[in-house]
Amino acid sequence: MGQHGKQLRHVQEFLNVGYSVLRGLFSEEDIDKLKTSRAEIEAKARDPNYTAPDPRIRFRFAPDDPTHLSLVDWPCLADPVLDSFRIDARLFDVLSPILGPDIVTARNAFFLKSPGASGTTIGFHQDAQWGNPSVHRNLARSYVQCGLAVDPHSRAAGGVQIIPRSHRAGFAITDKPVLGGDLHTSILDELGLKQADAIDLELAPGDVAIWSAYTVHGSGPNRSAHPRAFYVSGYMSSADCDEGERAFG
Ligand SMILES: O=C(O)CCC(=O)C(=O)O
Repeated sequence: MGQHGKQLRHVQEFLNVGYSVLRGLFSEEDIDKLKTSRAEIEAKARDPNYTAPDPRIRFRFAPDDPTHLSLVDWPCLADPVLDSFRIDARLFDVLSPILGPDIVTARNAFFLKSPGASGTTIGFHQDAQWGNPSVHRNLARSYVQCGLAVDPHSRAAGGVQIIPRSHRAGFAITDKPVLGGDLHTSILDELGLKQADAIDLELAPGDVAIWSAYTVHGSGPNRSAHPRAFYVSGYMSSADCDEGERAFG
């Protein structure tokens, strides 16, 4: 990371607190495009004749509510508009001071929570737990998780809760399923963290949050009256990642 990177607020927060929020990075027009893509992806997920063009694309329905599409893995491979947001220059400007100029996308997902849908809680976890140490290396400095709010994002809407500075607490793999269970706090006990310290990501559509591979986070059910979609990608320095999709040229 260059001298310039050290001076940027979001880089300092990412390194010191484990997360940062960038307000208004994307416009209302951008959000309209993302909402259209969300509707198209939902239609594909429900179309029995749809054949995904890549095996990484996976549609997951909430375990206790099979009518509710809760997660799409690698939607960028099914939708060119989502792919264009994955490699948008505004994200490059955020990420390159942390990751350098050669960046790949190691994860890509649409997390969807309809109002009142059950089985959409994401238990507290660290994203490092999805990594394969021989393929994804040096995650503390080579990985940035990035979430773009498509809808208003708050605790009431099942928004992400983050434990500040938890990226320094160590690494633990949760012993319970992360998707669709409850917020289970065993990982917090193991790392000596308290749920009471969690902050809520309060995001407007177009805001972006970034956090580290070791930042402990989770999210509850959507008790609001509106949907909550979060378009998420995990970016890595290409030198530390042996798979994924090339990003930003
Ligand atoms: O959207 C959510 O509620 C969870 C997102 C998340 O846990 C992640 O991207 O790692």
